[in-house]
Amino acid sequence: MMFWLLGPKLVLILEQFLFSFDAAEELKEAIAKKNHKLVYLYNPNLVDEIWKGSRPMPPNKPIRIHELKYAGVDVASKLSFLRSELIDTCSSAIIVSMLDEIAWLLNLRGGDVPHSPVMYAYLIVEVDGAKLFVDNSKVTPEVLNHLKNAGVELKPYDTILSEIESLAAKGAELWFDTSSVNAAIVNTYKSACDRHFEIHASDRKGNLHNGSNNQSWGPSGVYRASPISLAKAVKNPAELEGMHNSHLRDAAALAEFWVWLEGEIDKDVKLTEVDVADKLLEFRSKQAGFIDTSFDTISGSGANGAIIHYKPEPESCSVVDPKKLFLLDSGAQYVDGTTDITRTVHFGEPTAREKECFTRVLQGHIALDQAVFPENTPGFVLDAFARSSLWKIGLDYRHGTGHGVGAALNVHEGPQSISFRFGNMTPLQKGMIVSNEPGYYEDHAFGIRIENLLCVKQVDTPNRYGGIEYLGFEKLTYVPIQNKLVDLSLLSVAEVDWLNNYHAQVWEKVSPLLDGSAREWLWNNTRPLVKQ
Ligand SMILES: *[C@@H]1O[C@H](CO)[C@@H](O)[C@H](O)[C@H]1NC(C)=O
Ligand SMILES: *[C@@H]1O[C@H](CO)[C@@H](O)[C@H](O)[C@H]1NC(C)=O
Ligand SMILES: *[C@@H]1O[C@H](CO)[C@@H](O)[C@H](O)[C@H]1NC(C)=O
Ligand SMILES: [Mn+2]
Repeated sequence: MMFWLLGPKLVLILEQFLFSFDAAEELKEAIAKKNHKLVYLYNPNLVDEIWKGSRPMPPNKPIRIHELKYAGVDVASKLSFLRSELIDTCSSAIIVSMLDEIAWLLNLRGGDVPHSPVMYAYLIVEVDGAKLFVDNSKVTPEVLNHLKNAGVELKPYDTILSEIESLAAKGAELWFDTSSVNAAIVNTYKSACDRHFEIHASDRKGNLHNGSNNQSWGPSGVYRASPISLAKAVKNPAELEGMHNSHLRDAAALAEFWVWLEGEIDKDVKLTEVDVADKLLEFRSKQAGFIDTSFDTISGSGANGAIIHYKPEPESCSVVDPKKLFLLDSGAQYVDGTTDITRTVHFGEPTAREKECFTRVLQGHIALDQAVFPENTPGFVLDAFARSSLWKIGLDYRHGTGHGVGAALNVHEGPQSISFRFGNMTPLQKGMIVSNEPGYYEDHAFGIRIENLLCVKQVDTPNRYGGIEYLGFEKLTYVPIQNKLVDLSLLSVAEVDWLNNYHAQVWEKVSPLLDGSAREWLWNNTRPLVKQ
């Protein structure tokens, strides 16, 4: 984005490829109000000139096939689901630009974006065909064959706009999710329609927004949320199995890591937050199917733990202080699943204040984990479950409680969430995955967060008021929660039972993957607590 000051008027030149259509429109409105002007940048050479040869080369890691045993549904079935959506909305084609949606639809994974197994591409799915716009050098013979079998044609990445032009010229009604499709694509389509059909899209009445088509007036586009996002969020049995299995291997890596870290601290070895994150990566990368971390590890000792999106840097980070709380939020991409887990521990003697805050965060974590709710409940309804124990003593945390997680895909995905921000009305559905991550952050002192991933499942209730299903959660994450930090006097018997049952399951599921000191560590850290 560039600003040019011409007299009293500010002219904003916007690189349309970098903004979603909705974001660009919002910006246009905001600056029009101030009597400035927005100019769209059409000449891609201008951007290249500004970079003056210093533009980084686009990555070209090879694309790989996400095997059917992990994907659960083949590409042909996914495309035919999408085509029935096209027919229902009277669209000729949908333009898919979200990289995780493309990867999911085509059962492909890439290596173009750190932490996210996706490749740069556009996909156009028509009623009778599909075109993938991608850099050829990333396409192996196996991938080419896989795409051919699914009836997907390959096109050069930079021909997307000319394809949109020619579809518009043919009168194609294109479906755009304007919250994600970039402004260049939507504007190219709109102006091509205007040029080819003479009547301005905005003057065509009756067929905007709801897809009812009227070819005699030319196409005007269908502007709706992508149906892929929800389909991707509801995991099938194979995806859930991959998530379960990868979480157990991840738990084994974490047990090996924690016993190592406690040992080093006992020996008085000085380790920085970055040393610790690097070692964790080393343990994870020994697990089968490991590919990458799923985000930058948040490794925060003492006051750094209170910085919610803290990223330790080698030059500036702290040494892990055995006398303070240590917060570790990390995750991995495996061939069969994606993990995201936070644990908070103390290597010495925690204070009463630290224990009280930890225990209240744990109570919120348990309350959400145990929630049972009617179908069609959106996530924000459950957010207060995770906060109520903190609220009772006037504490809170300034972040959402849960986000969606992809199956061997992005660690953050929609459309569902569990957040105090009102407005996300997406109901939680059977097969969705969400994180359960309440926390508490005491500025300049410590941070606490306890995070597991959960899968939404049906719950058998003695009644079914309303004749509907009742839903609850099943845990994916099996890693000990430090008993030492629990103030037993605050917990109910049911909460103590929850913790003890959880630890019994951790031992049962993860101990077969461990031996030696890691197995001993797991045993030590899954012993039941007894409420006197
Ligand atoms: C949707 O289409 C119908 C005709 O099929 C039309 O009456 C209605 O006004 C349209 N709605 C919008 C929001 O454009
Ligand atoms: C298309 O729109 C025009 C103008 O509103 C109308 O006269 C015509 O009947 C419409 N055709 C169909 C098939 O709806
Ligand atoms: C397990 O607990 C025992 C008894 O407290 C202790 O001696 C041993 O060092 C612990 N082992 C590990 C690996 O934590
Ligand atoms: Mn998370």
